[in-house]
Amino acid sequence: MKEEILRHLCKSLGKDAAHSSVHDWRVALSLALRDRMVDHWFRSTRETYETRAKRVYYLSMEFLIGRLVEDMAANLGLVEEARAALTELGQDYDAVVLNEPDAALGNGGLGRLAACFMDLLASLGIPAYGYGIRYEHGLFKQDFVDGRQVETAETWLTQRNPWEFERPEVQFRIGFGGHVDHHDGKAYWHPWETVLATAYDTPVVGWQGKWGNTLRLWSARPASKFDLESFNRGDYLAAGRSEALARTISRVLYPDDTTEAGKELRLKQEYFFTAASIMDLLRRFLSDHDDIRELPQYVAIQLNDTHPAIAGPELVRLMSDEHNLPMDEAIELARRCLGYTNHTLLPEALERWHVGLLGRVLPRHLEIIRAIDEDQQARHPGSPRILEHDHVHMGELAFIMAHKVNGVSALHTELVKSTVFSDLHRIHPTRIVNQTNGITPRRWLHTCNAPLSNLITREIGDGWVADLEKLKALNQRTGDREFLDAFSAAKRQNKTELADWIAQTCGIAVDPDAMFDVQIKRIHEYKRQLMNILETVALWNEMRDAPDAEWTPRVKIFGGKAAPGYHVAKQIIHLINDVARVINNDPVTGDLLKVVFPANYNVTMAERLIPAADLSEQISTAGKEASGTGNMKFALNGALTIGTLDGANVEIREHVGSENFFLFGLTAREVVERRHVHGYARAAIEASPRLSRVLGQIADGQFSPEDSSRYHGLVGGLYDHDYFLVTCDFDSYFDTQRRADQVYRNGSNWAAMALRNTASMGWFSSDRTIRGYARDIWQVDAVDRAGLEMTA
Ligand code: TH1
Repeated sequence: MKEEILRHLCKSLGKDAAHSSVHDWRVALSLALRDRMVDHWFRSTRETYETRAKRVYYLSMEFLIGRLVEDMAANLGLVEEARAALTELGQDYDAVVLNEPDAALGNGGLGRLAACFMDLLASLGIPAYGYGIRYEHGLFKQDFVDGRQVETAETWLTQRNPWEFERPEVQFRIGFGGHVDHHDGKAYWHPWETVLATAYDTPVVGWQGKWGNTLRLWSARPASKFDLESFNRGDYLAAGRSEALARTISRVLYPDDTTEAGKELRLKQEYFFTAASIMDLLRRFLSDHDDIRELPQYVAIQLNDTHPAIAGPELVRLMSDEHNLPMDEAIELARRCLGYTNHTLLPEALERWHVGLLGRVLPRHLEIIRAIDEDQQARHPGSPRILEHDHVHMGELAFIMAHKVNGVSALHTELVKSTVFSDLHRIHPTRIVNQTNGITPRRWLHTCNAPLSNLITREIGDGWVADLEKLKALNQRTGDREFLDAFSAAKRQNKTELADWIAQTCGIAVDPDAMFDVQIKRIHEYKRQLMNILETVALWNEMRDAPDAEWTPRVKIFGGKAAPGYHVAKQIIHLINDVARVINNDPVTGDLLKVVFPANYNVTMAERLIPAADLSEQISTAGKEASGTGNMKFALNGALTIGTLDGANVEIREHVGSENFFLFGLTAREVVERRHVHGYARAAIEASPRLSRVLGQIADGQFSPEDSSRYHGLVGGLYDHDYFLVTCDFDSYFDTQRRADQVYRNGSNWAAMALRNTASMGWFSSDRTIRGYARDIWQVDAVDRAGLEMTA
């Protein structure tokens, strides 16, 4: 390893060890690791060709990868070797690893899920490709200026990306606009504008390095040659115009999480990567099959939400316009290849495009969508329409074009059946299935939490890394004092490290013995960070009223970004920072209460915070969070959850036991009912002196003395239209927090409950999730190539 690192430093980077920076060492290490992956990768590709195995294609607008060095080293079993090599070379391994920028090609849960799935597809030896966009700028960087969020461009690609292989030879022409001619019963699309999609491949090697798949990300290039004539005339702008247009397509990730983008550029991005992926997979299929009618036997395409839903019409277009299949046969064939995952019921996130816009950008696809709509009506008269009120509804399109549609938690799937797709569900009663989300135990325990991971391995061996259900054996230790002490000591070590980091990055001293209470996720009204900060103020009030009472010291930790155009979410960030400033400087409460909000939450920060958390905040309005996956990561790392009956919380609570979960709040059904009660928010506030007091303080400017009306709108909104029922759940949330305080004060009981959480989370491995997709949707075999035990 040492030699390989030195060789890359010298031969690939052209650097002399004596004059190399930490960046150079990191790139050299990455290249050395990549070398070790390539053989597995080639072998897997060869085997797939030789056995003519069915391939899975996972199409996703987002892959939220984070850093790769440690993950790759861990999967290859080379962490210790790499550490030793760098140490011998006089380098600090941890600093080298930390030098890597996060690949933040996603907003949150949806993108992170796609990244976890890539790990598992490789670990389970399923031949698969992830397809997405190689954004030049990932999710924006967040700073706080006077407590306000300020966004700047993220620049992960300004340094070289050692993981990818550029494939200039893999190119597809992607058309936009223009018109369609019909003659001799055939359609001819003449696009007005064309860009090239070129491929960049990242090998993804699974646990123990036995199987490698490919993450293929598309970058846009201008299709027409540089306009030398204009350039020579001195018209430099005209010369670069077509180039600029092409480059915008893969320039930046839309920073909206669960909100509709609705913009032309977004539609172009969606079509760009979907069309390139479909063309690529068809080319691969046709390279060793003659009959396109066999496609469904060899190809399974999964649509990660509706963002790639244009895949249906694109497949139909290629099969009918280019391969001359009759339209109805093409539709049926496409359907047998496609699966659609729904990730949200929020109406603002259900994509719909104005027919005018869609017809302008993709005229042939609009015709095909009409044909699909008619085909559906002919087969099922009265079926919900794809085209309605001048809009193309991408959810209906994806549903109708998929042979299976899945939700991402048990509750969410039931709501998919009974709300958004109830009519389609009646017509296609076996199409909707559930696949509860999962997380990769490699990144989210083994790699991110060494103290706990080592303890578990000492106790039950290392089989749990490949088969997370093995953690169940830890249930026998919940009465074992010595083991519980070791378990608490691991948590305590993580908390000490986090406390040091908080001191360094935020300049706030926190006590590692206080309860670390963490809410990290996108800032959104439905996730109710607002309720959390209101509860923080209420607790502070009561601590000040009786400073000598028996309190459980708390550190409230927040992390998350708001979409740049989401005004209320940005106000919530500002409020948290304003409250933090006041509370952290209050000598009365001192170490009893601190509020910490480090800027720029990302995957790397999650890997730091989750292992150190005591309490996990999963407090969304019931019925709104489709699943959540952070909730799983916390419980796996031995945090207790305070949460509502929402998303996967329901199943987590079933697995860990209701006595090891702090439940509060209205159920999804009660939420719907409560909204019908006139003036429910005002009534809830008036019934709660505690909440009234907090809202009064905030509205009066107690936390924003420089601008006392800053939160009039936010507080007024709670009185008038508290759509997410912060006011209705507040009291039960506060009381449940105090119950958590009590249990925490009895440390050993808390540790036993936390251990039950870790021990019971095996089911939430994305191993189980992927086996479910393979069995119920893709009809492919998970082969035990990585030496994993087959349980499904
Ligand atoms: C999230 C859901 O909000 C979350 O509950 C779920 O755990 C996660 O997906 C994975 O299934 C979603 N993220 C997005 C992002 C966009 C649009 C819709 C959703 S749903 C851009």
